[in-house]
Amino acid sequence: MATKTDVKPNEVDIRKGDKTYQGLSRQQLIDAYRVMYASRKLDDREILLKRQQKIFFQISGAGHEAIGAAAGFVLKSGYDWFYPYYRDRALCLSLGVTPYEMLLQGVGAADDPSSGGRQMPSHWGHAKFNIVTQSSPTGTQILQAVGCSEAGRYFAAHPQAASKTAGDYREFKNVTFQGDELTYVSLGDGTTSEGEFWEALNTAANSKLPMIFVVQDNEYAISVPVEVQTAGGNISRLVSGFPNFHFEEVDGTDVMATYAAFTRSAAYARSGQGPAFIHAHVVRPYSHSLSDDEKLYRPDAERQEEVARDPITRLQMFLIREGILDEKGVNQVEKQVEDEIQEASDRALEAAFPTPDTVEKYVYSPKLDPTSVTFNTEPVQSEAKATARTMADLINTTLRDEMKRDERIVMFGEDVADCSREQYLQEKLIKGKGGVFKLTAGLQCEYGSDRVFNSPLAEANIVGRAVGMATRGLKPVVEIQFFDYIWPAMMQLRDELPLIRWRSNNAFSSPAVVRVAIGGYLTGGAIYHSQCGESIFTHIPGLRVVFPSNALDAAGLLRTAIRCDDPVLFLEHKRLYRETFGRAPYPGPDYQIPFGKAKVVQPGTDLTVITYGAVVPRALQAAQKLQREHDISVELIDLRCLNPFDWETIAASVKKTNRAIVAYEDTLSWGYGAEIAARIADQLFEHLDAPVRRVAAKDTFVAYQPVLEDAILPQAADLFRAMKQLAEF
Ligand SMILES: Cc1ncc(C[n+]2csc(CCOP(=O)(O)OP(=O)(O)O)c2C)c(N)n1
Ligand SMILES: [Mg+2]
Repeated sequence: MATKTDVKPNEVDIRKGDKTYQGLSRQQLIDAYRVMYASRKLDDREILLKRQQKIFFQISGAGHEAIGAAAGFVLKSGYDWFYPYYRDRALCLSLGVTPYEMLLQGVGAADDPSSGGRQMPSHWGHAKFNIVTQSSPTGTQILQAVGCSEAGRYFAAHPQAASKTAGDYREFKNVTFQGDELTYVSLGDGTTSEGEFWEALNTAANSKLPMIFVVQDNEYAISVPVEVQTAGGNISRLVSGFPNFHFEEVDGTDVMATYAAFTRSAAYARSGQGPAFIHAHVVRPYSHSLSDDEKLYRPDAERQEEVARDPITRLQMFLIREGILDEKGVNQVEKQVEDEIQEASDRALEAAFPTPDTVEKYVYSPKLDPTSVTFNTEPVQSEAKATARTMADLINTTLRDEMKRDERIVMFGEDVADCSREQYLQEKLIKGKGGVFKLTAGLQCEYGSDRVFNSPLAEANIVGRAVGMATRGLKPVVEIQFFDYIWPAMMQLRDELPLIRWRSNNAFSSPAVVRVAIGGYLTGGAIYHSQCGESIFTHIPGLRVVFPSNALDAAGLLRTAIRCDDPVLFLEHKRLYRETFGRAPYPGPDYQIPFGKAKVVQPGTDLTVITYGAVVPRALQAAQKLQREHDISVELIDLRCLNPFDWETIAASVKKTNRAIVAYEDTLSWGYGAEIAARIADQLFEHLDAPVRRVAAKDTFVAYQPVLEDAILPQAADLFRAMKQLAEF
């Protein structure tokens, strides 16, 4: 929408001269009124359309409009970065999103620039204006905004990293950055109760990030009042101890006061002193959404009290009182807005819908297919003497070589740095750690502390920031120390990382790599250092899941994970890190393995065993014994990659052997093997001479006492027994 109006202020009283109002000119106040009024009228139009069943959801920005109008004068569209929340309609109008575009999302049109009909209205996103795709989970945007801000700072320090490079994900990722850009992120008062909010403030403060946090406090989260959410009822008081912040607490229904707060905040944050926090008190004149009826929990008197603080009427009265506009002028502005919305609404209702054949588009990168031959390279012996090295060693070397090749790679997680207190390294007082399993050892020393660093002990912090960084074009390769502790990051892993591309209709993408130490067989690993659970993640569309069983595969697949254009969960089995099984010489700095290609570990004719990870060496041992003792020939398939997986190799093998076992380390029921077994039963039924069997862990947790651990996890003896039985079936 035109953010400026051609309606001019009344003749200035000569005595008032060029008077401004906390920095806003008379013309700007009229422009603010236009944006705020348009925002409210768009909400009203959507409410009407919803009642007519022409759109399917509505959530308003009513009462919050002055914040967006004020921010729009201070922040720079297409220059600064924006992680707004659903009440930021006025902000998005200020940044340049048109009423027509907003209504396209309402009707679910193909041309909706934020999601192509995939997301509810008011889920903002517009690549042209740096408004990053938003979702519904409250609070997930905050850590992503931190990562976005960090990426801006990183590119300013490493400008050459931003250049386009052919041959990997960088070819498809335009990077832009400004030396003094800001990242705006907003949320409601209720959302300050989310842990991710506090994790974000912590990192922003500690790293002095150029960000503006805006809490839009309407004193309600649906029906829950602020005093229930926030100890003491005022978030400003609680956050005031964070260092390096500039704080503002302001009447967010007063556009001039809010503008002044934004001006001071932006000046502070742009100067590099640290982040700003604006706590804006607003009102919520409509119910939470059209699905809510606030009369059920707010008495009339309370709602009436708010009317006097409505930002639109306040500004309208102010304009008239100050003689900036007379009633005629106000009517003129309003009429222009109403005409524009009418016209936009008429057009949006005519807009074409997306077609059903597009539903799977953009689950993954449309440009770079990690299953393709591009990622198929042969190992080269780059070392003079071909020494067999461990999986841990080859992962470390692969990370090192990739960091050398691609300056966009950054690594962080718990304990991944060699040493956060750099002077100890400089003074050579210590050797450095580099991960609890030493997988990132030496990388900070080699590539610097802005490329390899420790995170706080907060898994959502790690993944949320990675999502924001990858959205900007960095390649975060982050580490989750133990799979058992991945759960605080689950919201980011389930609802954000794999969805950025699909929900934005390919306007944004976030191809980060999350490395995770997984699995048991540790003798004493117990409940909380032994978990698997890969099927929880293979169940998520948009996320590639890789699970190598040996050093060579780990090197080749990790390189593909880093160079590809999709988010990847890279599962590294702790027991295999330093196992004698599967050691290999380093296959060279360009060795890659395409995703979704299984490896036939041992060919056979009587029975197919499909497995991966630490079960591979156990199954191999059982198969060899079976061959020796009973002359039964097992074809052993190592899937290596779980999403996508290699159905062709499975099918070809089962057609040959007519018998199949799926073996996996995770608990039996609902596990990864269930899907494979179901597919075999479904699609290869006529080739089967026996039922499809599964061998897996007992449906319990992994115990500490080794006798129990052995009984719980599938052992070579269990595999041997199951194979023999099935071969004899
Ligand atoms: C993680 C999560 N939990 C619950 C919800 C359902 N929900 C949507 S909005 C909302 C209230 C948010 O309140 P607040 O942060 O104060 O923002 P407001 O709507 O008042 O502006 C809730 C509970 C959600 N979207 N995400
Ligand atoms: Mg609220």
